[in-house]
Amino acid sequence: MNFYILTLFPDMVSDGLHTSIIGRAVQNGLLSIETINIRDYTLDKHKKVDDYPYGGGAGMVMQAQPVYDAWKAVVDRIGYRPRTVYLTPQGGVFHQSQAKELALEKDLILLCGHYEGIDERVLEEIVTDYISIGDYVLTGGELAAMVMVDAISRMVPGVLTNAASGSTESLEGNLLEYPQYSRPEEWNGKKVPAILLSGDHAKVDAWRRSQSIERTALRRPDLLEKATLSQKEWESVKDLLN
Ligand code: 6GU
Repeated sequence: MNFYILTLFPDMVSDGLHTSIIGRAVQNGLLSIETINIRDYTLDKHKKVDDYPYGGGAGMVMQAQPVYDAWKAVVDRIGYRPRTVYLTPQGGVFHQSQAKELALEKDLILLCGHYEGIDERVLEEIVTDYISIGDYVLTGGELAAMVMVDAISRMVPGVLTNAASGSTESLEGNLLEYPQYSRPEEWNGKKVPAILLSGDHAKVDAWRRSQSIERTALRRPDLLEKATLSQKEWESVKDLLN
């Protein structure tokens, strides 16, 4: 899968995403992550990319021309208009199901804004998806783009090795992960739950399932409402809700 990230801060995005698991997937050729510096496309002789908002108000607005030309350079190269995401707190909140869906695309353009936003006319022209990563405001779209690339990439077949995989099923089933333990058996006076040392896989699975349900009820009751539980499981967890 190919990501094209349109940004005024290409190094920030590129450095962060050529590291760790995503960096390895790039090395292996499973992904490409290209940053495009919007400033390279300005026709302004002082390399300006922003200007005052019409109608007044605080801050600056990114101008349409450099954004459009940066986007068009990608489109001309790949030969079609791919899905183009604008990272903005005005978008719908990004969800695991969207990460999975977007991982099916061959190419994806991510547009990072700065200042008070981008001229609406170019957004109307190029953006297919408006996406936020949560209800708080960042100084720019770069961190949000990095979050999206990471979450989408790990859904691309081959990006996760066995060691790193497995931890998406629970969220997809609207349950949180069960707690994990590793050596030693006792640390700081705390023992690993005995059932995990029993070697009884059926019991371990049942314990983990009940831990997932209990944890979701306590930490994310909003998620639990969307989960599929048996009658017996609902009975066991209802005291934890409300
Ligand atoms: Cl995508 N951009 C900005 N600037 N702030 C955000 C965001 C995006 N998502 C949450 N806050």
